[in-house]
Amino acid sequence: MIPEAAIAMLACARIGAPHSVVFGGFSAEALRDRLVDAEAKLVITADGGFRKDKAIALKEQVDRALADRAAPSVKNVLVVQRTKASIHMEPGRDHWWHELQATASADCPAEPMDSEDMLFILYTSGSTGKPKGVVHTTGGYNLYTHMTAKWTFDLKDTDVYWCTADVGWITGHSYIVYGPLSNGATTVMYEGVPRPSNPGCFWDVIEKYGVNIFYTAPTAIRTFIKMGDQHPNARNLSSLRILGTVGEPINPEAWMWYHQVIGKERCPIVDTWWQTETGGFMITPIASATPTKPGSASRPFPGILADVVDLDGNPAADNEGGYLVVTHPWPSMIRNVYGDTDRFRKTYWEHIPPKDGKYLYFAGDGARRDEDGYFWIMGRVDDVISVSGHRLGTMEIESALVSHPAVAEAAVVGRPDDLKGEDIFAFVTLEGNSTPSDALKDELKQHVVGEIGAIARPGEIRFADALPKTRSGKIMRRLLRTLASGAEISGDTSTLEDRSVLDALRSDS
Ligand code: 7RM
Repeated sequence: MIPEAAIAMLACARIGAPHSVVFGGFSAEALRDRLVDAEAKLVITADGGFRKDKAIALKEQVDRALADRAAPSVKNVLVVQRTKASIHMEPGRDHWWHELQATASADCPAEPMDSEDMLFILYTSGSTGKPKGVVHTTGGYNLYTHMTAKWTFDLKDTDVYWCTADVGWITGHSYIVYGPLSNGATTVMYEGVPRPSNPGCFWDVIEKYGVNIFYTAPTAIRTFIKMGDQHPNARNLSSLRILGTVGEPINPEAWMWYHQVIGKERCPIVDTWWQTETGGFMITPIASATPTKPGSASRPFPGILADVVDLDGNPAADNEGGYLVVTHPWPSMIRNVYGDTDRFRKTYWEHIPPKDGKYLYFAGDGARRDEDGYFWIMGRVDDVISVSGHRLGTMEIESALVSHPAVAEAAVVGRPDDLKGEDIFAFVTLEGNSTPSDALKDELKQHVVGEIGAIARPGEIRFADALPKTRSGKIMRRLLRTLASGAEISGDTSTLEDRSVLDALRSDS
């Protein structure tokens, strides 16, 4: 999260070289897989990076990823000096950024590109462990991130705009780099993360730079709530004009806190629903123009046609749950899964069968649309559990659990079962005023039976203080499935926000 990250992305775009940004927290193996899949020629990294109170050995990870010529397409490594840690520089392969820059010409004409030429690949995790390389193109992506940033945030070129996402995430691409910069706005990029040693750091940044537009994730908002109102209250936040949120459905309590404590009840909140695959906002309010409802992303952006349908592609009635689809193409839509067109078709275009030759883009989320045409996103639907041949959506069981007053959050996964094929395993966090007990477990199982039916009765419920999540607030179900099956966690856990959560989940409380 240093300016050179954005500079490198834009430099690639200028010379017509597709880029693929890899989150700094990924393991050497995860980096290697991506380098190999993308057939990358050049790696740009730093001698190290700072995250929370630790320095991360970024270059060491790159060296490990490239060891034994495991990613043979890579010819050179460019290293930004950031921490001044002592690192190995491989002669002939590795070069210092500042040394090459000193001799480079200031004149670098932009390479003319076709609108459909690849601008970047961004890897996103799929339900099978192999990451998908989402391909975006030059014309459509730039047009759409420009328009959505401008309209949704009411962005002016005099604005100081701050999105707290990591550049390794699509939000960082579209709404730290491409969207705000193509509008001439000033974009803030912040390397820090709030932690107990600096709980007011975000509010300091807003005060110091006079931030007008602030865009963050519900998981961050919930962290701020826990840290306490005294931190924002001690800063001058009067420069703020518009607030935004992204990454997961925002719970009404977090929405109200954001509105009152940060926005002082005068800043509209834009709850933006979109994906790595969509490139830009799909369902979102337009700041100050769209009346908002806490917890709803409101309506599709102008030009976007979205719907809620059943598995046959038939539209759902008002307030009836279903699958969220986009029915017409849009400028920044995913063009392919890099090197795997078959997977592209299967994942996004065949889940809901095409009707009369017309394909629907299936987003993988469940949703309902209310009588005002407002969309309420209900989360991912790809997790289906098959109990004795009955297919049950985990989302439905989770909704049933959360509708019980004692439950704060729930994550449901399947556990292999000799008899039934799969059994339902539920991880549950409780509201502050509820205490875990066996009686409560029975009550919750009974509650699910009452809501859905006997087939959905969880075989096991485990209480937890927290669920394993990524930094953008997404529950890591793969880890929960492994835990539920009693196996040891293997594979990549580097996107996990807080590792101690896993240890706590291993033992029953
Ligand atoms: C931008 C981003 C995409 C998934 C998406 C949803 C969830 C994102 C919202 C949301 C409810 C929102 N890209 N999601 N935004 N759910 N309300 N405003 O997050 O590719 O990393 O994730 O995130 O499930 O499908 S992503």
